[in-house]
Amino acid sequence: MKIEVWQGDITTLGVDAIVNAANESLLGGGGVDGAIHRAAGPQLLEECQQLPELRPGVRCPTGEVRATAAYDLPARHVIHTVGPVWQDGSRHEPELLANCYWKSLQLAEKLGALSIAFPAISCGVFGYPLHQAARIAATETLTWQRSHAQPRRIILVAYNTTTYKAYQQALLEAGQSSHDAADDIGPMPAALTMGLRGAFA
Ligand code: AR6
Repeated sequence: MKIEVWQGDITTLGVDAIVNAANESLLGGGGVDGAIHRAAGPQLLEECQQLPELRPGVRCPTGEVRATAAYDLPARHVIHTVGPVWQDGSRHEPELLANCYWKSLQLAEKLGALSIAFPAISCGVFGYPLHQAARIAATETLTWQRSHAQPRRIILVAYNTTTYKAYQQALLEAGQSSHDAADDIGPMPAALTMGLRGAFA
């Protein structure tokens, strides 16, 4: 197996779990968070509102994860995580971002998910430098895959070509051989990915 890179809209993927790059309130926002809430429908927000607040406005601290159902999405679960806001790199941003990936994988394993798709957490509004973030995504997912059986299928979703290339480069640098590329799902029309949950298992 290898870590897969796929370019497109994460809300179309029929995987067991998709990861949401949320904020600490878990009440929605822009970017991929907005897209996931729109595609999942209003029940997703209702379930998020039911999650306990640890302190006012914080249902999920930075670097942590929470799971909900996926409602109208083709996925089964949404794993909400909160990436760090990039400041200058000295405010524990790398460790916090690594936690987002690792803890999402731990939660996915606990949920029995065989497949999981990640957006580029923190790489939009939160301003994390793309290549540094891609290196963390590659290292964490590869380390997980080498030491755990499930989720067996791990997909890094790039919304644009720059991110797609950054992931490919980071995976190569992290030791994923290009000879392992046989099952790279690559760019794929959204329609083909609908309802593929079984095929992903
Ligand atoms: N599918 C896949 N990737 C996407 C999609 C999509 N449909 N839409 C955007 N991206 P961002 P952050 C990419 O800003 O930086 C929200 O308001 C996007 O191109 O969504 O973690 C939350 O509520 C980028 O590469 O997340 C938070 O307040 C990546 O997803 C805040 O933004 C992440 O960009 C979180 O900021």
